[in-house]
Amino acid sequence: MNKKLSLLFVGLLMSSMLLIACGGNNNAEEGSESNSNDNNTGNNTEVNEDNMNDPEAAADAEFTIRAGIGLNNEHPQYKGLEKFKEIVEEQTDGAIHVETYHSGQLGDDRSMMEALQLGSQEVTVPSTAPIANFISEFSIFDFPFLFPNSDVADEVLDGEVGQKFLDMLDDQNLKGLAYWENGFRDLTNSDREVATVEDFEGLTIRTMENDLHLDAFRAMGANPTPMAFTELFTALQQGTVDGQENPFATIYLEGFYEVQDYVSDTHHIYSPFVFMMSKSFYDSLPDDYQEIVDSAALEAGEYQRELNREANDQYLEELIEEGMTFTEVTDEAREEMREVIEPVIEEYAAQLDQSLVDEVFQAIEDAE
Ligand code: KDG
Repeated sequence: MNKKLSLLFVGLLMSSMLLIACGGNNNAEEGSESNSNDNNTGNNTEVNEDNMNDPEAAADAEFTIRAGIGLNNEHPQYKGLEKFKEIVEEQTDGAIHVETYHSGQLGDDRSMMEALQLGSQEVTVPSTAPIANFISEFSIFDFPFLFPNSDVADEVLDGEVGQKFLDMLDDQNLKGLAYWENGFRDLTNSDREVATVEDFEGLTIRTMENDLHLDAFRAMGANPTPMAFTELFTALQQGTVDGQENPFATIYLEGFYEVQDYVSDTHHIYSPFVFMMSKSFYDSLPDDYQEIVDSAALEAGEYQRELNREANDQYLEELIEEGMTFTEVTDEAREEMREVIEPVIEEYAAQLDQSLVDEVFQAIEDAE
């Protein structure tokens, strides 16, 4: 090939790469359908146009918040984002415009947190598990069987201890504004009924990207694989893993019953969500707008927790109706699981500041 021809070829290649890159970005900004859950049930991937990018409202606004989550637009987590949008836009008379994205349209928990740090996204609401990759202290909240019930979780998280953890996010250029709720995690798989520790033997289970989760499942004899939520449905469908663990709401609303046969109420971990904002963006807001987003994150969180809780039992019923076999896990079996995992908890606790660990345990005891 002569020099001119090869230059032309390189030029064409570069412009088509640029076009592909721009196309992808525009799709996200216009709130196009998620590509992460395309194999999922049809009703779960619909985009609620009302809440997506409205170019006129965005043009009139002083500030735009792009808020993204991993779960789909049927989930209470997304309803919470819609509530946040409603409050903020109303109270600022549209000076802050909120765009809401679901189903990993803007990325998974980790990449969205990184985008917040870089200032290329403003809000995300990850589980605490991936936050531990940024701030190891957050692994405390993922100690299996830590919170006995959601009332205790609320009291601890919404109190002084919870605030202490939110403040730790500052150093990561993240602003923690509130705790929302993912919920008690339960196990599904396509291989067998799971009622006791022994039943975990050899099961390949997708976990969140968190070392403590991996070690806890290893301790129970399972074969855990960390994976972003955006890849999970396909992994279950293709049999890359036998199972996964998530609250009933997620199992039902993400259509996992289509590719999983067994569900057990292991309730092994209570997962909080953390509503967070890019700190540099938060700092750029005038004081009165900061107050509005602070209280909107809390108010939307209360609403989100309520929705999450009121439908939880209903979701289990729906899973059974969809044909899943439900296995009830007894308190004794849960206690046995806790005992098997205890050395893992001790190992992780030993790596953290002892007084902080004590403080969390004390706050739980006080709230009980
Ligand atoms: O929007 C939150 C999700 O991205 C994720 O945190 C959900 O629990 C979850 C999981 O298993 O990844």
